[in-house]
Amino acid sequence: MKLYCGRHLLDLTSPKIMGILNTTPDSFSDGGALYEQGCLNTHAALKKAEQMLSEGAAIIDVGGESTRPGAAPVSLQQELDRVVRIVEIIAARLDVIISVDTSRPEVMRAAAEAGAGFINDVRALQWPGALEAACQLELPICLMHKQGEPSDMQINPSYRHVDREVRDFFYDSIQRCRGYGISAQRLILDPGFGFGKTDEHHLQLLKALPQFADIGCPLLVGLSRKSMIGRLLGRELSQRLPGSLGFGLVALQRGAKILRVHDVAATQDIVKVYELTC
Ligand code: 9MG
Repeated sequence: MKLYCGRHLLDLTSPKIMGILNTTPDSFSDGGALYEQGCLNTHAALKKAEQMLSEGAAIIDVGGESTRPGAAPVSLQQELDRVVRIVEIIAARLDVIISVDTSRPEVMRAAAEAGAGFINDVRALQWPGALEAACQLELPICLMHKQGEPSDMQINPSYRHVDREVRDFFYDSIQRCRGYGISAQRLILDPGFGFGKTDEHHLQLLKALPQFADIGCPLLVGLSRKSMIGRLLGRELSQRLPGSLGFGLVALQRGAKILRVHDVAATQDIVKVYELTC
């Protein structure tokens, strides 16, 4: 399974790591790490991308909107200012696939122009104009499931059958994309851990990963350092690496092809363990 990401080819015959590069001052885990006196430090962003590439990341996911529960919305201009310059700098210096984590068509277009080769949309192309932009850009797109918006999504998530509802959402999203001429071969699916789900829902979705993989599109999962790990294992943010790795390995064994993570070097070890034992 190989996907064209602009000038790069993403070979998903073996699992790949997507390293997280947050350009937001308020993301849940590493918010503000790239800021100096209130300004985004592009040199620090490039160093971080370089480090993740050297540790084994195949994709660097650049995001300018915090989607942690309760996060405040960001304006279009703020998002463009945070993301586009960083994408440009990484694309000019590093040989790596750059993903843009956005729901805005304007940001998708500007980031692709700057060198991004992959779209990661936590709103699955549901914002006005996003489907059209994704169709024109001809890049792979990750469609993530979520219930609600970051501002309210963890207040009272409710499903009759979370696994069936997420599976139906995947089929509907694939159909919507097809209607715009986006072939399923360009799509990656993500059940959206932490996006409008309780821990019981998370565990059910982890069990359902093989069913989702059977749909035929590669699966991406983001579990790294998430609060579900904190609650399920009773761990503070700084102690969530072992849990992240454990859940990551389970996800690989159940069909995930891309792990979206903060800790690339350690995740590379579980990918190797998976490959040695599968
Ligand atoms: C941006 N972002 C934060 N968490 C995420 C997750 O679990 N999946 C994807 N695709 N993006 C995410």
